[in-house]
Amino acid sequence: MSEIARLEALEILDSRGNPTLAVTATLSNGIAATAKVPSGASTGRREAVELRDGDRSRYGGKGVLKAKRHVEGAIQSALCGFDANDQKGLDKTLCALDGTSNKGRLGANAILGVSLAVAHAAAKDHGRPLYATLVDKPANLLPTPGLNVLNGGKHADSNVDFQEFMISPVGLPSFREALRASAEVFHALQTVLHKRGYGTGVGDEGGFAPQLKSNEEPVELILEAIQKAGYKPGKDIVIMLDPAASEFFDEGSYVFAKSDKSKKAPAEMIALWKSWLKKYPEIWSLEDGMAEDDHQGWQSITKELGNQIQLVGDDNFVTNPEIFREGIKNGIANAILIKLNQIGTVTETLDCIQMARANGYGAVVSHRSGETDDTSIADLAVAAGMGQIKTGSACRGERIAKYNRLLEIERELGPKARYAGASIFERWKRPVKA
Ligand code: 2PG
Ligand code: MG
Repeated sequence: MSEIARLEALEILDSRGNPTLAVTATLSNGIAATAKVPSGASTGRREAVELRDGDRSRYGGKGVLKAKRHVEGAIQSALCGFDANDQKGLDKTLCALDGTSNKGRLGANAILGVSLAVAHAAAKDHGRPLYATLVDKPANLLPTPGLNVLNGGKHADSNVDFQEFMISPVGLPSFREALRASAEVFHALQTVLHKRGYGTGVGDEGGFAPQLKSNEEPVELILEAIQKAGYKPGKDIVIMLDPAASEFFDEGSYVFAKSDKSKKAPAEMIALWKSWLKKYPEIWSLEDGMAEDDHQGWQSITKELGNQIQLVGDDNFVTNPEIFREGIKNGIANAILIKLNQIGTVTETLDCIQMARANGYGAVVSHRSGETDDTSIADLAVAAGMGQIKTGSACRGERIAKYNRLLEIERELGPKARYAGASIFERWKRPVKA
């Protein structure tokens, strides 16, 4: 049995230049591993608490020295000598030590850093990769990626209200080929934008962030880029959207403050999505198409469109098993977005994935818009075996690190590796354009 001997935390920077934590767990046999904690911008209201110092003289109040002290103080004292292989026991102890329902005392950043660093250390101790130790059964399914090639909303300084326009290479035979095709489309999109005189600077997740004429134009530009790169939209490569609707929901209406300043009632918002799905059969997945506080809207869209397309809940479920259970009971969405730091422990994250599987929901493992070079989510996506990941565009080192890790895993699995491709979307059978 390897025990936890030491926990250390370092205040580092994330991809937006904001402080976050790197936590290193050292075991009694000297084996050590580090995990780095991500941070979101378009956060759900009920996410676990990211503890910030609030001291305006450092990083505008965003420092994480309190969280660092919690790791090296209370958490280290409680976990010293704890069996590093008992992830469930460890995460339960962390939750109990915090004592709140939202990890607000010690901070979900402190807790996740420890939970994930110990998971890495235990894997290293066994001489096995993380994807193989996170679950009991063999993991060999490489996820179909969603690459956010055009950024808007809170992730970009542009006039597009919707946050993420992703390409998903469902029709390629392997992860390696899928990533190649995606990078080619990303480059073709750059040419398409150039030709039209649009800017090609990138947003938080590495997608282009031009000033465009409407919220719909990104879809048109991406379809053109897919074709330009030599692929068939709707067959080789499809589109996934995350408008992050909670961000533009105000007093019961959806307000397009960045584009045409129009205002839509929930029923009109659903009508807009319906018209998009009709016009663009290449759209296969819609995440947060309704706002987290618009329960009725969510129920209606699930009733009306849930048999046509994947509807992913992010801000409304916040990777919280209890909240997710409620959502399933209330007929909301048919898939969940999985973000480790929304809930704060490895065990609760795996619980959500298990709950999705048991209830016929899809599960998309996800990065945050503020990231580091940590690649844990690549392993988590393979361990989850649910066949989906979104971790940004084919650009920016902190995004590419995860895709590169998946390439390594694919090589390591050799002939055992399977690529999820279109299989996860089979039950929806989106129409194919002639
Ligand atoms: C999302 C995420 C990740 P953020 O809304 O799905 O793309 O963004 O990390 O800002 O919440
Ligand atoms: Mg989202």
